[in-house]
Amino acid sequence: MLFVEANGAKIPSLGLGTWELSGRTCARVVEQALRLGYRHIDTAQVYENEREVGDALRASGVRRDDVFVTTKVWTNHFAPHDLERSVKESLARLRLPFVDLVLLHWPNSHVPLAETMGALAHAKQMGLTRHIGVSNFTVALVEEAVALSPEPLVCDQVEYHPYLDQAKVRAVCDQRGLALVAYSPIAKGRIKTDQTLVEIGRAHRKTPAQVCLRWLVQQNVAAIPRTSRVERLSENIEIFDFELSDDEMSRIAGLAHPRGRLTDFGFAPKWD
Ligand code: 1BO
Repeated sequence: MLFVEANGAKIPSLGLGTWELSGRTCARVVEQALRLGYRHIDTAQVYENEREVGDALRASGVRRDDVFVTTKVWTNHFAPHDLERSVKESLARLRLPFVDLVLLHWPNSHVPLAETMGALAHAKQMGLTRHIGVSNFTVALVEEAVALSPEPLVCDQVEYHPYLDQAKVRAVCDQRGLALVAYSPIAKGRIKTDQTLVEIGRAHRKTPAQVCLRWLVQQNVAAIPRTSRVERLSENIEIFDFELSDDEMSRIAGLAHPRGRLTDFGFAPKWD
């Protein structure tokens, strides 16, 4: 397993995303992932599966210190006291004394960012989390968050895959020492029949999804693919035994197009 190092955090390059996984399926997939060697699990208050993630963590028998656990605070809890209470409630559902990373799930322009960043930093200072960061933040918002945060930020988690150019947000993360964590890294399965990825995969005896995930980790990006299928868990983690050439990396980057974004909401920021 490779790691992305960022402002003191060591984030496993490949993790399991749990968005839209719930109940027994979530617990089963998380436990299987940990047994297969995953050491990075990503959840969120709004996914309503923190309880199952915590249960699976204990059932797996993997040492807590060996797993990097991320959760996120939803936007309606960004006022300082709400944020602290929300993180504590997440920990109670996970049944953990602290997590490795707490993120602001999406920007919320209705609460002053200075207040939210202060509260997030305070959660770290209280020992509720080892690290803090943001998600779905644009270049300008990353700059603002970094400037306002009393504690270093370790990541911006954003949608990123070959169909979505994220060069600008990657650049600001690099400059500010933040890791980029990619959600929907295989474009919700849309890459599976992509002829460029099929062709590159053939040369390495890998699937398009493996090529796609390798392309991300080779950029020093952490990827958190979600799946509910055990065979996909194995497929997604077998990406550390081959390397893409510079030419292959560029060909994959060339797949980006202006309508590549898959996750958007009315409350989303104005994207870069
Ligand atoms: C609404 C959730 C988006 C990805 O975390």
